[in-house]
Amino acid sequence: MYRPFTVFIPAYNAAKTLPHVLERIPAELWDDCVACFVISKASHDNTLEVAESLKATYPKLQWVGGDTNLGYGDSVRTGLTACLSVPSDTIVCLHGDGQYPPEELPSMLREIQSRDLDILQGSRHKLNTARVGGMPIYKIIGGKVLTWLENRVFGMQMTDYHSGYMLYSRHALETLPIDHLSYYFDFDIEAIAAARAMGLKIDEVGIPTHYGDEESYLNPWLYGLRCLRVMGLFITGKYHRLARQN
Ligand SMILES: Nc1nc2c(ncn2[C@@H]2O[C@H](COP(=O)(O)OP(=O)(O)OP(=O)(O)O)[C@@H](O)[C@H]2O)c(=O)[nH]1
Ligand SMILES: [Mg+2]
Repeated sequence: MYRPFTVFIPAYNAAKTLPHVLERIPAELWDDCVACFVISKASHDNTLEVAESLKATYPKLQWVGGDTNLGYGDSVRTGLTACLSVPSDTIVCLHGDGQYPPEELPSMLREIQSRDLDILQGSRHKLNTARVGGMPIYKIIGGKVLTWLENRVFGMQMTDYHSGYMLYSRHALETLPIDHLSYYFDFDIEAIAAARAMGLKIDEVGIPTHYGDEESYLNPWLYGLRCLRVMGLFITGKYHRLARQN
């Protein structure tokens, strides 16, 4: 039904939310899922023990740990590399804190695969679902201001560059200079900037979101500044240069 796909789940201190995230992946998807990697480096809770115990229910589950936590971007890079080590056409980043809906995966997989997109991002603003989902107002406003600027810089018409619900084609990941991208939360926006510089096909779909009582590890001021930096680097040609080198 779907071309083979792989999922990775950045899961820092996500022992409480991880089981429910996995439960919510529609059962019919597991046949075409080649592997699902939980990435949890130096978590302070028992995320890895929970992941290990979940293997009995989800045989395709594997986990990757580590002694040092270099940040969200590092765990994404680790997840993408793990996913590339097995044969699959599409790679999914699904957060372990339950903010993004696994229930949307079937339609997102259909969208990226049927349209041969390189990156598909789940947008929390396209259908105005962010507020209903409990996203704090300051994040909505900050995200929209940055998105307005990013649309001008990247020459695209997206509504939410700051969602971590990202699907990649294998082709995109084999082309993108992943090893040169950020260890911080701006990894995702750098991946989009680099994909844009390479002329890859990028689009979005509207998704619901859910902000519960999970802890956020993202510093909004630092994140905003880093997004501005990525725009500056795009304008001054960093990602076009990386594209030529790759
Ligand atoms: N492995 C790993 N996962 C991380 C790290 N930082 C965050 N995560 C995970 O990545 C996901 C996103 O982190 P959040 O802190 O919620 O950041 P966000 O969702 O981009 O931002 P918010 O809107 O503030 O929630 C969560 O599932 C975290 O468990 C990290 O350093 N290592
Ligand atoms: Mg989050």
